[in-house]
Amino acid sequence: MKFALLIEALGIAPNASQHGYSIDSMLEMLHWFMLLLFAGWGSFYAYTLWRFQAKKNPKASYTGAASHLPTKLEGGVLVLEVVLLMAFAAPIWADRVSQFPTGPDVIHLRAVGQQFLWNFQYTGPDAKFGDREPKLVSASNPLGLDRNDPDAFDDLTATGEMHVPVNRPIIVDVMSKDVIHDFCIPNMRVAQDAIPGSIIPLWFIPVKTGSYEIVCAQLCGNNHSLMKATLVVDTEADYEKWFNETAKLSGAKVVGTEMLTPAAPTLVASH
Ligand SMILES: [Cu+2]
Repeated sequence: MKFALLIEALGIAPNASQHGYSIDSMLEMLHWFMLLLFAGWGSFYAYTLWRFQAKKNPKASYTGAASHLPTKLEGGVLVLEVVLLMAFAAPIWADRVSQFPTGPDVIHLRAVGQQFLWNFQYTGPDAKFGDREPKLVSASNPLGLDRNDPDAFDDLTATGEMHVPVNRPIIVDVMSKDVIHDFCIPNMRVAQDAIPGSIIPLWFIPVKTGSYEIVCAQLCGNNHSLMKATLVVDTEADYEKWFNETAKLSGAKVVGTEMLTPAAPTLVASH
């Protein structure tokens, strides 16, 4: 369903995720509702300016308005807002936080914020994240990945660029190395604070290939505005290519050009 006339005219980044359409519909509805309220209250305000001007009313009225219409209108607005919250917002939110996808199709990765960039860590075919040691952090190993950990030998790490295949469920564990950041992909309609010491997952299903901006949406220091990364939504084949090339560059132990996913494990053991 596509219902985003007003919000697109106002410049929202085009949606590219499966769940984003329901969020857009709600945003669109809210905007029309607010436009209606604005027009209603605005014309009421203009009317009172004209109706109660000093020239026509030299003496103040001590009885005031006798109509109950404003109370009824306020009641109507309240009911509409409860409906918006309970019938639209709450179910969408419940779906986001309690219906995490499972199964072999899921791509699971970590996004680790630091001043002022994003690092990414993907599990290899073992579907396990390798240990990270603060003392191993260096320019070439910004996540401090311990390659001697049995779970780490096939892990992929990347900085500034995150790739995912189109139409697959993506779970991102959002983390931080230093201060509070916020991992936000406007086109995917997801955002999550990155809290030091916490691992907080979010998920989405990208439905359009292309490059999208990942931003930090929480003021985190001097260069907060430069804290960007790129999300590339690839076709399955392009994703495999990227994964294999980047896995090798980042020091993962792999064989051949096989895809490093739980579905197609082709690895050498750690040595
Ligand atoms: Cu930040």
